[in-house]
Amino acid sequence: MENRAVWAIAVLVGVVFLMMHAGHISTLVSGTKDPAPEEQTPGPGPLSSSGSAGSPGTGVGTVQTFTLKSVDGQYDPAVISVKQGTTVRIEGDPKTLSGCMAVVNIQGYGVSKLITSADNVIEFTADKTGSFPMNCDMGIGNGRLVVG
Ligand SMILES: [Cu+2]
Repeated sequence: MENRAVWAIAVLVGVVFLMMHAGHISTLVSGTKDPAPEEQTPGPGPLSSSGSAGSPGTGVGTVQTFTLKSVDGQYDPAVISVKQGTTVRIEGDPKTLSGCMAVVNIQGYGVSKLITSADNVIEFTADKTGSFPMNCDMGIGNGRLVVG
């Protein structure tokens, strides 16, 4: 009855996979969502008036903190938008960032971080301009870091 064993393993792997990526399933099933909410970026954020940064238009000397959650298998906020030079501090929410969503990757910035309740902070300087994908270890999550 080797076939049975093979099937049992296949089903087990499938179930584990679904559990790990449960947050993504609804997204995968419903297909591409209307990305309309992306329009509503929360503005340029509170610029520190005391920061006597060099030239205007940069975020040098500014620290911006974001709380990153997972909502329906997508990163929230979906877009983290900062000015070049800003120190970006991302505090991951370990309650919602579970499974593969707990690993936050920001391509182009070399960020690959496992969020745990003991260690949930990602901090770096946004020194490169552009739009950088932010996604989970499965390549989903559809987040984005925008540095301008
Ligand atoms: Cu994932």
